[in-house]
Amino acid sequence: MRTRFWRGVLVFVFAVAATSWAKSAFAHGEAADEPFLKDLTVAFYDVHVSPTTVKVGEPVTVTGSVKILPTWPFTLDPPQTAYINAVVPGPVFALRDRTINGVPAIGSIAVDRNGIYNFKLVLLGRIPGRWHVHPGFAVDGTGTLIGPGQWVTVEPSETPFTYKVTLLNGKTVDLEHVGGSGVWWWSFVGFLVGVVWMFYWTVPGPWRPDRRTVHNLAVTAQLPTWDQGRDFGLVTDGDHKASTFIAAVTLAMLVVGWLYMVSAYPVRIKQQTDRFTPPQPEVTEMGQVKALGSIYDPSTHTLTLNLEVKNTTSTPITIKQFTMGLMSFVNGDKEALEKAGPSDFVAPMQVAQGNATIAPGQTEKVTLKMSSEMMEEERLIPLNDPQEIIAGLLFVQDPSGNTSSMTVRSTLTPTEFSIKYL
Ligand SMILES: [Cu+2]
Repeated sequence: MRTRFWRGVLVFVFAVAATSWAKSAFAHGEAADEPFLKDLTVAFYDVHVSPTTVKVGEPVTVTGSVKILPTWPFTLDPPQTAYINAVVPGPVFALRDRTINGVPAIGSIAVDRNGIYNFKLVLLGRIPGRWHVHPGFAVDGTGTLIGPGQWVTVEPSETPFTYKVTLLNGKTVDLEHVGGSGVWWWSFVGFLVGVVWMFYWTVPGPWRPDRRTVHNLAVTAQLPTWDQGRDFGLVTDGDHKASTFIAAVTLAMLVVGWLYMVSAYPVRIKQQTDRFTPPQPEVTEMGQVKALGSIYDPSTHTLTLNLEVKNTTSTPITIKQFTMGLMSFVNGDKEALEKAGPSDFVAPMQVAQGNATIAPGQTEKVTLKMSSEMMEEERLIPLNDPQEIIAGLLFVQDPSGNTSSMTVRSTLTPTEFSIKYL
């Protein structure tokens, strides 16, 4: 009795703790990816999601850029095929349009290291609710790498959601419903055939009162796999007839399905694949960067990055931004921070030592300091990993506003604190 009481108390304490400790649902599984999978693979920048409140059926546009870094980890398959999509909780939006580097992209694209992909996705609000919308870069063999997310509210509308498309024969159909009942009933009939098969072999009944196959494991286990056990009455001639009948019904279903398709939809085209290599945007090189090491201090959530930056242009350049995985750190005012992307994934950056502006031809040693708890929450920093390395993009700007990015790959020196306590 007493143990039961204490067990009850324990369950209660755990239940209360679990519910009160749960922070507001913010990280949506992306934190599960290890730091090397975030930093060394790609960098997302200039991501914008607008508007952030729509009604069912109205469009939300997701724009941004993702670059495959040359530091792509050797432990992963090389990036060759990728797919850009919105990562949302289920089919709460419908994708209407997607362009990559200005070209309509229906399916996957061919990609490579150093590739830059400026994407634009137009989504239609489908199910009312408040949803976190992330751009995602799904790489074949690696998985989906997630960009910065933004909350979007889809409000109910008086008119139900529709997705109209015009067919080759001029007819308009609503993709939200077209063929829905056919898919449902046809799957259900297939399910019934499966149920009959399962019951026939497992449940004793008038069709076979002494159903022995699965009930006689002692016998079945003694037989070699090729032996049907006819001598022991395991599989009988009647069983063979019944199985042949069920197989015939399945084949007949397929034939009926094909005949129905041919007569109901005389005009058909094959399922289409359109995989291409997006044209690359022109990039201007403005400098060179050499990493001189970095330190992350978990007690202040501060990343200190030491760099040597060389200006290779004939005008001054200014260090503006460092983007690591899905986070951007910005050297600028409030407006510049807002412009850099969804606010939860943007934090300020300070040029703590050296000049942010570098004269033409000059080399400057700079120390960048960035603080944000998100670096740990999103697991961007390898605190106790076999590769204490970070990578990202350093953005510089010339006086006319042109920007250029350089890849930074730096070793990360762990602090005593992180080794001892994390
Ligand atoms: Cu999210």
